[in-house]
Amino acid sequence: MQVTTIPTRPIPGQKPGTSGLRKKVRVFQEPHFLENFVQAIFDCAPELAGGTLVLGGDGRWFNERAIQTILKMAAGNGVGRVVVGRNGLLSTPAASNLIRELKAAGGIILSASHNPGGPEGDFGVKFNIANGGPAPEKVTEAIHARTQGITEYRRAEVPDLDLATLGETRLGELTVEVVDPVEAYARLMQRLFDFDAIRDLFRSGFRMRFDAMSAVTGPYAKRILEDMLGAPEGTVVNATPLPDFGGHHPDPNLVHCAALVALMNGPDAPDLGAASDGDGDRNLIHGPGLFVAPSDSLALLAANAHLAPGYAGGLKGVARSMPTSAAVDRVAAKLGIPCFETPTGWKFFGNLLDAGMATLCGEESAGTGSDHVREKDGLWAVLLWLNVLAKRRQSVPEIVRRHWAEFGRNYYSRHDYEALDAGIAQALVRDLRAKLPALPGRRLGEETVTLADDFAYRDPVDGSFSEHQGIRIGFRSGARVVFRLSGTGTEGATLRVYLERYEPVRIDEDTQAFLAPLVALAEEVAEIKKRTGRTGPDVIT
Ligand code: G16
Repeated sequence: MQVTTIPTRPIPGQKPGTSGLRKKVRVFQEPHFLENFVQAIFDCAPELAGGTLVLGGDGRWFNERAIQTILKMAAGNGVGRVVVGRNGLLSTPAASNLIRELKAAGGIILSASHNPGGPEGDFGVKFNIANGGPAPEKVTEAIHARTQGITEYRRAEVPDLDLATLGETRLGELTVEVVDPVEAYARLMQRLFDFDAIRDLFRSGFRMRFDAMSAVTGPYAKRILEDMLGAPEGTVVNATPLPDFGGHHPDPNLVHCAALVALMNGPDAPDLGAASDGDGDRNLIHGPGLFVAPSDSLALLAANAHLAPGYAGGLKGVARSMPTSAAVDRVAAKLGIPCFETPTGWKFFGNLLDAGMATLCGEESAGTGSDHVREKDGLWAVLLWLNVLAKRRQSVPEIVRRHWAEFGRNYYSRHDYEALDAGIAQALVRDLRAKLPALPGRRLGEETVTLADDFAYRDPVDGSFSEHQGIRIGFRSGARVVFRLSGTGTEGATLRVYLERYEPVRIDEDTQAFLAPLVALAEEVAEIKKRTGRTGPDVIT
């Protein structure tokens, strides 16, 4: 096998964001762009030489081409074994599971998550470490630094591999194994959940729709929900992964799941509506006439997880990202377990999960997961909901309302201003940061500011410190507004405004109306409309 060393030069803009490196497909297709970044991963992860690498992606445009390139580079960099999903497909949680089950040295996951695909869409590369989770900041920073000094990359001159056929192939010293992407993951789900109880639920006439959004979860949901759990054929819709997601935006929220949301609010709504995103780590849960906000879903799952065999022993702790609502904090307090508040990004949960300090984690951005893998997991969340529904035999709205009646309700919404001019967005955040010291004690509308800071986090396990993780303005009433720039977009900047207000008794208010005074405060303090020229947010969730 001939290995070629190809000279290259640093390419600017290879700094990983909240979750790996995300760029337009055409940027990844530019000469050396993908190769430089992948070589930087190999250079920063010497454990991959002679070790096992898990490789797969969500099937979006450029997925297979990138896999063929990475296989040649893995061979050129002395990787011992690559385990790749058939046709290059692996959902993000399934990849995390394989890394753990195979005791691999790491994994490369190709996805831009919920971002659109196709030739004009987005692509992404993420490196996961041996615990199955996204590389922590110190590793992503090292990879970025390496891309800035790179002079060459190595590639074996071997033909493309047949990714459609299961089995092993040798590429010189490297063994490549093409595996069924679903099998190991399905076995894991079987261990965690009461499949018999869920089967009985479906047998009793329970109806569900799962929208796989033409993305990677289709084959997983079909196999598990329809083949193993007996949900009627057709329960899973948009089940075939397409390179452009059928032209849709595979983001499981109220805007992009319009058809499912309309069904769930219509006269013939099934008992449960669910969806997941491009790479299968996010989820949407919708009952008849009631959307379950991700922060509420996290709290509800924490309160009910013991109904599933995998969590029957109770939870060691829970963790949520800072902008996620404090609904889960109330559950943790009742259970007498710790609740950790981390920066946005699943990578921040890894240490807590590894150290056995948290069992369940979640984020407002439609991600929930547990210590079964080191990624959030869309289908897992849906199965846990099904397990809870099978045991409680109450409807989704009933379970949610009983929860609010017991704990009170954290009214919550996120307003996104997308594709803003990056300079304007950065100036807005900079000026807001400058105002913070003067805010405590000040009255804004009906509220008095009690907290104004830029969230920083010291990891309780390894002591690493992360700053500038979002501006928090908290009020005496317990309400709060958080401002952050997204770290996953590929066009300009996206400003996220997170709004939260707790109400112990009145649990049936309209969320947007209830939060309207906070929206006005956010405008007053950050001047979003004035500075951006926008009349309102692009997406409200
Ligand atoms: C990623 C991260 C999540 C984060 C989300 C949104 O999810 O893994 O932890 O909450 O992005 O991040 P941001 O607000 O910076 O856009 P995914 O599903 O895109 O991989």
